[in-house]
Amino acid sequence: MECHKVKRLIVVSNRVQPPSEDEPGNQGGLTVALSTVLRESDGIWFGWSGGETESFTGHINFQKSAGVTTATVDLEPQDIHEYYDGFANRTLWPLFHYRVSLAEFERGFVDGYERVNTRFADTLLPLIAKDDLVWVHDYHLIPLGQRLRERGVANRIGFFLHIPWPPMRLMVSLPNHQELVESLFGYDVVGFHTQDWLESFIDYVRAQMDATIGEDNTVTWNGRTLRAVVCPIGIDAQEFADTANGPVAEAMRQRMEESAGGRAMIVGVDRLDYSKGLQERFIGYERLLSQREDLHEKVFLLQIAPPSRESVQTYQEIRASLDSLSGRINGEFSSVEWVPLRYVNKGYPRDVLAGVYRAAKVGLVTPLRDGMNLVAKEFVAAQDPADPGVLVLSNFAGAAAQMSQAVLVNPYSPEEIADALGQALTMPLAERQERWRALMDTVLEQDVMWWLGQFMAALDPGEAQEPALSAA
Ligand code: ADQ
Repeated sequence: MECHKVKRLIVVSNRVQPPSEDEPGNQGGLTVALSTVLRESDGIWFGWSGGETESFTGHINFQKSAGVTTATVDLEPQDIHEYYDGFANRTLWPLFHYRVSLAEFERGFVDGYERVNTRFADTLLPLIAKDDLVWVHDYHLIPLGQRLRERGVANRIGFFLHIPWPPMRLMVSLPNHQELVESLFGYDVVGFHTQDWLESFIDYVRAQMDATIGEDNTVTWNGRTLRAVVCPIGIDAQEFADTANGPVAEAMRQRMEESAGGRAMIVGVDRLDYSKGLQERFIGYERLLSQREDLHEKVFLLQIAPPSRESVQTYQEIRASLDSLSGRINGEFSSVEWVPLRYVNKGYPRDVLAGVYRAAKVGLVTPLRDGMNLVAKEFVAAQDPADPGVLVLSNFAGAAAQMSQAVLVNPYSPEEIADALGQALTMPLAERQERWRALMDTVLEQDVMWWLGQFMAALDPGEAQEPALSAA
């Protein structure tokens, strides 16, 4: 299809994940989707390289990878400590996941966060041309829009939050909450995964800022208007389903089946993060084993959890706690032939992961709080339609709003997790198929390109983005 001329898109995110030329099948849906529009609009993906420099120079490293131009900068060690490890991961991440008691409030972190956002704005400014659309991603960069406005940028600028927005009563525990939320008014569009997160935002601006809420969630404050939109992210569903049918996944599925020795596999796949509810999940599984002796030797839980943010202490603590819980569970229930919990601390390529999902009878996705959760969608997309596994999903994942046909649980309740597992493990084929079909239809329909089209339509309402997007 011939591409219509689209406005150039500039994507800004903390880390830049350029598409890889060598392993096109092994990148996440977000990279694939953003890369498609960046390629078509001849755009730029700007952000931190992940690298360090002794003192910040603002030097931009331009690269082209699989047709996508990336522009990255290195940060100083102090920036990384205060902005990334600090305000982003030790203050905002826990607070926005409702874990106020884990949040660390330090002025130095705020200063570092402001400094990096200002540096990003100064560095990005010369790259922005008149008609460009700018799309900023995630909690690391909330003030960036306002910093750009202060430098005279009049372009359309959008922001998408990949994590939850906390209830107003929690938000106000952040000492600089007002300044932070005010800075969002630098954007024209602010996107959330769910109606819940959007409503918490609206509650805040109404109660704390006396903003005016208009039709279609337009919010006006201090002479500026933004539009808040619900825009749930999806996965590259058809591609993922095809991958799950492909040779690498099939080989992995067979290996898993052999190693399972006829036992039903429950699978969990998460970054090792306290928001993912891993401790509670292990305790729920332990409850199942103590209640259901008939399941002994007949099931096992494979939990794949690669460590993340290891420089942050709470992450070291959760890792230690999971080591000890898994030891306790295996110590109590294992036999010479059976290990009930296989706990693996490493990541796998997507095609291998697809085979693991497909081999599982149950996908156990129980975050305590999650903006969306893509693992739930990947699990569904990877299933065999003739004999699909069952998704057990936390009510508190953004994904639950779209995936009501999963077995939904309260992730804090070991009883509910144990009951849901019992139900999933014995669910008749017809019910599994019926639930799976409904879930798969949504996952396919509201995939990552749909998400992107929705957001782009809000960001640039005057332009029909469809022709370019459908050329993906
Ligand atoms: P995350 O918190 O990272 O994302 P999630 O949405 O589940 O959570 O995405 C994780 C991705 O990493 C998935 O694609 C998954 O396959 C992959 N992954 C996890 N463990 C892996 C392993 N062991 N090996 C290989 N790959 C692994 C944040 C928010 C989410 C939101 C996304 C997108 O916290 O709520 O859904 O952004 O907006």
